[in-house]
Amino acid sequence: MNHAPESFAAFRERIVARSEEKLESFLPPDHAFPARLHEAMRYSVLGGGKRVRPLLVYATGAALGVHESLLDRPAAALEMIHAYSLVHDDLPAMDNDDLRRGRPTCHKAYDEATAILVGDALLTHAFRVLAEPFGVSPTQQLRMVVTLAQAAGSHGMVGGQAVDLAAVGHELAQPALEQMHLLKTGMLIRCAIQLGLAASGVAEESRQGSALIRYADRVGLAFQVQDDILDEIGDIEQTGKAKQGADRERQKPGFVSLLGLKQAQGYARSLLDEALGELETWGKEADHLRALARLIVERNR
Ligand code: GRG
Repeated sequence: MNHAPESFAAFRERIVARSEEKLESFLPPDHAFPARLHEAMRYSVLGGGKRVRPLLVYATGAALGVHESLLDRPAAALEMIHAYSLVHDDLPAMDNDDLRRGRPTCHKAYDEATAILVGDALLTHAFRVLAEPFGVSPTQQLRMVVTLAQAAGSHGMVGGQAVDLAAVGHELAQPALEQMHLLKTGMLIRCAIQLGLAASGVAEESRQGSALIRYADRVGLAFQVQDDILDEIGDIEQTGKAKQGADRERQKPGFVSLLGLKQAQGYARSLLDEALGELETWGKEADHLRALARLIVERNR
């Protein structure tokens, strides 16, 4: 038997494939009645995506010695909620996007009413997936359900989206911008780590647990700063120049409009260093968490 530690590239490839297989099997089949709704749900979840949140769940599990079979349902439930948020975010009442992951958005491929229902059904189905028995204790499982509900709801992602929508057209100061992103994207990223912790039985308040949560919050913010940087670079490539003045004011607030491109890049780097600093005393078991933090900041999509 080969006991050499798995490289991050191999881990990533294997976990993305595993997550997709699990999502495939936990989602209703597309021939099940009502077939059009189920087909649209599968279209929205299974059509690509980097699977960052599942990767974080399994990498946390690897750091804490958790059997991967205990992470399959938490990771899939979290990814279903992420997929629902993208479907709703793309709707005309929100970001009004035609393309997602290089394909028509759900409301373009189907219709608006179907896209609303896809989001509703994915949110509900995620909790069913997480609530079926799968080998953790009822106490651990309940902790996962509460954690996911908090991260997704009005004190988490949905609350952050509400703050973001209210801020369109306004310049937010950096603390307000960070607070908004901590909720909108940060809470699902933190939740990935919390689900791994819950599966391991390690308390969030423990030394290990709190270091992992601080790692997650730095990574979540870095993810968003990098997202803004990629948006800006995309704009420059498309128009040949950065958006300025009134053009930028119509945009949502972001780190690049607040800090400028170079400073935002430096900020992403320092958040990465802080995230890695939280893992300083950990050994090789945290290598996939380290590599994921780097990947999130160095990604180009
Ligand atoms: C509509 C309830 C509701 C919530 C929306 C998170 C969110 C809240 C909307 C997503 C909008 C958006 C594009 C935010 C920027 C950061 C982000 C979450 C990008 C997409 O996530 P990735 O890069 O996507 O992980 P993939 O496609 O890889 O899964």
